[in-house]
Amino acid sequence: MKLYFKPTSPYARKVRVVAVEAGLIDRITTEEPPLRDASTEFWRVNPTGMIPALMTDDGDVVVESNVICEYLDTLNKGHKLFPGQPVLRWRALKLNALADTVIGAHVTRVREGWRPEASRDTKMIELERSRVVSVLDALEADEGLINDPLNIGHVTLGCALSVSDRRFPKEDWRSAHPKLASWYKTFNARESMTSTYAE
Ligand SMILES: N[C@@H](CCC(=O)N[C@@H](CS)C(=O)NCC(=O)O)C(=O)O
Repeated sequence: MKLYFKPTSPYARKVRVVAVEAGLIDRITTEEPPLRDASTEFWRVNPTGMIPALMTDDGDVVVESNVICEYLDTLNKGHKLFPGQPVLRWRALKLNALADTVIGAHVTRVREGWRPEASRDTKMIELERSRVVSVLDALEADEGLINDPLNIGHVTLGCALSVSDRRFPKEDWRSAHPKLASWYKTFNARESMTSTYAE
């Protein structure tokens, strides 16, 4: 299999973490395609032009991080990250959606921050910051979700909190969210996280 990715993409990191957790990392080669250029070969391979994308051993191209993660989990012979049991599955998908929202909010904040100061949408930046805090507050209040058996939601949450630390190091999310902070400390020490971290 071949993974099209960028080392710093949180969406691609989700896939790499799942690949390590599922024992599949050695079956995956990688390529860093040029982005945001519709004339490149990558857009012929993957019509969305976005990473992550996975070319399977059958030559199929799977796009979108959650779909790629679920595809890899079908090859996973160990502990499944997309639970089959309906209640656990629903809870895993709920956690995943909440954590994906944090990644999306951070991505918007980072992109907006790249614009010249005069044309930055400060209201949007503040709204997305509030969205991150709101989701972290909800996860802190419902600690059951983070204490569920390891699932795709934990992978996405770990990648999201890593973006918090890397992109917004001055924002102390830990003080107001001690249970999340404690969970993340343990999760972030997993080999799947340490081996996929990129500055
Ligand atoms: N929802 C998508 C988001 C993927 C995404 O936003 N990828 C970014 C890099 S982090 C990208 O490929 N950007 C290139 C572009 O917008 O053309 C997923 O989960 O895979």
